[in-house]
Amino acid sequence: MMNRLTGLLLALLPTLAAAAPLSLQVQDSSGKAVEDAVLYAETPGQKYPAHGTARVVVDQVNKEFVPYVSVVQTGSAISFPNKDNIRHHVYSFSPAKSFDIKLYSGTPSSPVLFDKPGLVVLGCNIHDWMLAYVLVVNTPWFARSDDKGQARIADLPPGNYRLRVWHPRMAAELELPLKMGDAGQSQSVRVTLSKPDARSKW
Ligand SMILES: [Cu+2]
Repeated sequence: MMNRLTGLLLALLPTLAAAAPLSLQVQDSSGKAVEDAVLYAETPGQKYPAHGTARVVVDQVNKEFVPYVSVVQTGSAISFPNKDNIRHHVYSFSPAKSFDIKLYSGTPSSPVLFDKPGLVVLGCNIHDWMLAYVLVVNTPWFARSDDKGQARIADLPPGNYRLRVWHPRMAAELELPLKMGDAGQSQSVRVTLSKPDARSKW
C-alpha cells in the first residue's frame, strides 16, 4: 500500500513541478509603478475548472470600497461587509452582473455570485463617489498589482498564453503573448502602460 502511494506521488510530481511563478512589474511610460492593474493569463478556447470555494471580500470602510479593484474567477462569490457605522446601498448595473443590496449595515447574509466574465462596476446609491471594480475572468491565473506595481501569478503551468492587462484608467485591455516553458522556470515580465492622457495620475 505504502509503495503504491509513493509511486502515485512520484507520478504526480513532475506535473506539479513544471508549473512556475510568473512575476510581473507594471509601470507607466516614465517608469513609475502602476497599482491596481489586473493581469491574467488565458489560453484561447480553453476552459479551466473553477476555484469552487473562492470567497472574496469587498469591504466598505470610511465610505470607500476596499479594495478598489478586485479580480475573481467566474463562479466566485463576493461578500460586501459594511464596516462603517452608517448604512450603504451597494449596486451594479453592469451586464456581467447586475445586483442590488439595499441599505444595510453589517454583513449581508448571502454573498453575491459572479457567474459571468466581464467588468463589474460597483457603486453606492447613497455615496456617489463610492466606486470599485470587479473584473471577472475565465481563468484561475490572475493577479493585481500592488503599490510597487508588482504582481505574481503562482504556479502557472507550461503553455502558450495570452497575458491580458486591464486597469480602470485604460480604454482597452492590453494583450501580450506569453510562453511558459516546460522546464518549470519562473519568468519575469515587465508591462508598460501608456497613460490615457497627459495629466492622468494612475
Ligand atoms: Cu455608501
